[in-house]
Amino acid sequence: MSRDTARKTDTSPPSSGAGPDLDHLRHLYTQMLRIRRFEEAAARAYTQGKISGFLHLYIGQEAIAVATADLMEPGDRVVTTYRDHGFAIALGCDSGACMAELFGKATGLVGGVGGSMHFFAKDKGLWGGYAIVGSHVPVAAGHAFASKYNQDGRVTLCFLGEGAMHIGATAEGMNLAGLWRLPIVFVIENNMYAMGTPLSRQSPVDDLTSRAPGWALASDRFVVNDVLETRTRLAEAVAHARNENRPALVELLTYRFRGHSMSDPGKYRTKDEVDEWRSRDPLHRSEQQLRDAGITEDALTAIDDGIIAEMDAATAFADESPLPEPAHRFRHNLIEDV
Ligand SMILES: Cc1ncc(C[n+]2csc(CCOP(=O)(O)OP(=O)(O)O)c2C)c(N)n1
Repeated sequence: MSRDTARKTDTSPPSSGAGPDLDHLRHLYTQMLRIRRFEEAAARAYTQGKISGFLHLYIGQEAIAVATADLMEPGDRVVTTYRDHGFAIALGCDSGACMAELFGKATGLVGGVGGSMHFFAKDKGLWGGYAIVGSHVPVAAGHAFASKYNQDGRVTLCFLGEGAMHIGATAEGMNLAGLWRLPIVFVIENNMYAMGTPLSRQSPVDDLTSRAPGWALASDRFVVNDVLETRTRLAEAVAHARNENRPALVELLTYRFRGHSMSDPGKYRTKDEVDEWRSRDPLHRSEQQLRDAGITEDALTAIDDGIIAEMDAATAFADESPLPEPAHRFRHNLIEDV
């Protein structure tokens, strides 16, 4: 497998200044790169006709899923949109099972019947990717209600695109979260466009957290440049939700480097705009932080080579796996099967 996104090469000597913990940073970087390489492999498989339906890639937004998985405590829950592969990988789902799900194979994460938009792995804390915009926000509020009712100390993290902020179900879910002080953090991944529609044509206000006071939600808003900063600030919101039942709305300004889905030619944004965001790619920033902390070029290449081998194996596994038995599509329709 080739590298679609080249790593930046740098031959300058490492600085000796005290920086972030090297092992931690290496872990976060590795997870971000695993998502990137998974998505690149999925894009290739899609163009080869191995994946049916829609495929929404998470390239550019990886720092968010990785920061989230890193701060979660056992039992915490993620509920997200159809742009869900990154969360599955970050939360530790097997890349072969994820790829097989995209291929609609029996060995897939949900047996091949969910596909790209419906990843689910409750043992890892992934309580679903949802295809209907905004539909999952009240579902996530329900998870948080259960946590409060059962006093289990868990927090739900609900991810949504900025486009979901203009959906009725979103307002209902956020209102109930504020009313009942549920242990939940709503995270808007504002990647600036809902399909081809820019935020300026969706919303009368730029700052989507300006709606938070009306739902009694705490709020935070920042640009996702750095995975460590993202982790720190999301962790603060999660701590308030966990310890004080103080729900929050966090808006993350981010960017998807690829189209809305694989069928999007992306004509609604300029090359300069895409290049500008790519130049601030959080993945490259953490790569540079690793260099600054003393990691060698050989070590970086070894990380990438290992991930590429993993994704090659994931694709081969998906290729070789069988399709589900036809009767399988009726499983899980009745409560007795669950
Ligand atoms: C209720 C509903 N309306 C329309 C769609 C079609 N649709 C799929 S994705 C999308 C854009 C959503 O954009 P955003 O919430 O910003 O998330 P992003 O794709 O940028 O991650 C739309 C309109 C849908 N899935 N559900």
